[in-house]
Amino acid sequence: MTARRSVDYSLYLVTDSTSAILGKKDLLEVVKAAVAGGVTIVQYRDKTSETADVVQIAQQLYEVTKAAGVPLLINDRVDVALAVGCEGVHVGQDDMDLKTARKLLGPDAIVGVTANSEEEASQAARDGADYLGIGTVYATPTKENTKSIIGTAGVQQILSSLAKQNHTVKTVCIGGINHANAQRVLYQTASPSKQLDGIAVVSAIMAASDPKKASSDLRQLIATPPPFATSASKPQLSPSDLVARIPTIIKTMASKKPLCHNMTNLVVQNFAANVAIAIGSSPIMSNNGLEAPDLANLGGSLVINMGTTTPEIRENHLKALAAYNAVGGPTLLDPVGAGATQQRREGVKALLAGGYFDVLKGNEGEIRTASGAQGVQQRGVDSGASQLSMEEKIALVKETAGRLRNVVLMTGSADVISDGERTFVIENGHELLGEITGSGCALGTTIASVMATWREDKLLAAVAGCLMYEIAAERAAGRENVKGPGTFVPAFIDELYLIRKESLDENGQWVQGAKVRAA
Ligand code: 3NM
Repeated sequence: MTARRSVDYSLYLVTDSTSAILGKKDLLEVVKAAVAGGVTIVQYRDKTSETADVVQIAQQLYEVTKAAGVPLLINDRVDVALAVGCEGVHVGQDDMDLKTARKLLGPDAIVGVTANSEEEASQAARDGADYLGIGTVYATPTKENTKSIIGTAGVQQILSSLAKQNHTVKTVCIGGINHANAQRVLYQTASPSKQLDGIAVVSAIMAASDPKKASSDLRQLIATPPPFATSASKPQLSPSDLVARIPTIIKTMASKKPLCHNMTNLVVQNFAANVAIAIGSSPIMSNNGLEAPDLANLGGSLVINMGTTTPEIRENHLKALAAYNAVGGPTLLDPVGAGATQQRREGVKALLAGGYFDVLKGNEGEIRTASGAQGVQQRGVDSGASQLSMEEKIALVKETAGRLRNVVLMTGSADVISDGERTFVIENGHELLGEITGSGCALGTTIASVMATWREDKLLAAVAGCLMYEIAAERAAGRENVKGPGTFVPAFIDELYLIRKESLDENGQWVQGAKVRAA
């Protein structure tokens, strides 16, 4: 019997005997294959069979798991665990309570509990649960009557609250976890103080045609950080240190001429492509998700811009996002008009749940919507009157970046940018940027272009992109022949081009105009 305290929870298989999941396969054979493939713990979950059958199947499963040194738990049925003599049980909130289960099974048994909220998690930890099954992360056809979908943000919140109370209980998450999202879920749920000990899956293994391979592939994924992850500790930088590094970052981008793949709206395609060329990157404007895997392999970055949305575009966005995430290609989301319509509110939610974005960039209304605020009503793509003080903006940007483990940029007359640890306010730019179409969208293109060649510290890359863009706007607006928006656009493209040239010539004077402060 595996010692209760030394259990490896990293790949936790929950079985399912229904034909919808198992198909025509034999449960015992699937579990044998999964154990051979490397699952580290098994829970026998059977909501439909008669008790006599459940006991018999559990006995057979126990022979398989015991031989492999993998613990077997029974879902809900303390009586079955006792009959079989296996390692323990998993109880849901509506099943037998944890303390009674512990009393019946004794001190050596493993008892795990389902937790959907901070309160349920704390209570179970206080009552001595060995581990928590935290969920439901994503909606799943495997279990339709789940309480609430908490996403990676909900899991992270529960982990933080456990850490604050010094609970060392082990944790796995469950609900819709599969090969495509396992690494990201482990990455994005981690709080600075506590991270998951593993993932629990049903269909990703039980419904797989080759459960052994499905298990060993998942083990491999769990053991490696996602391709887009960067080293955890970033240097703290004063605003002047930060600004001093910018010209080199722009020079690197301009000399490498990275590909910048834009899935962007109809309005700005031409302007964004011209901006990309001016700053020294190589734009490709493709909204076809099917060609994203080929493009992702070319070493560039991806911009997903939600403007001029269409019914079929979300699938294309998700395909492209998966392709770039798979190779660690930098990604930026511009949730244009996120708070304007139901389609866009759903779109931003689906995109943030469906993949990893290195940078989330938007105006106040967009960032508030993306961060989960209810009732934000944007009039079209404009942010509308500001609802937040500068302190509130800083707090929201910092908190959202910490939660998503990425960089969040809220644009406005002062831009607020954070990676959750380091937060800056940038006060460059010019009001003429607000008088032309697509200036926000082309800023996304600029930042993504810089990120393509500066991957280790994406906050630095994003600040570099902002400063190049906004200082170019100031220089353009200051030209004598610029009389308004019409003359501003060509002057702006010229200034972007000139800043690129100056940076390539190692003339970083242009950055002296940066107005950056720490927040
Ligand atoms: N419990 P799949 S979700 C058994 O939220 C179970 O507590 C859940 O199945 C919870 O890995 C779930 O196929 C089913 O999405 C998970």
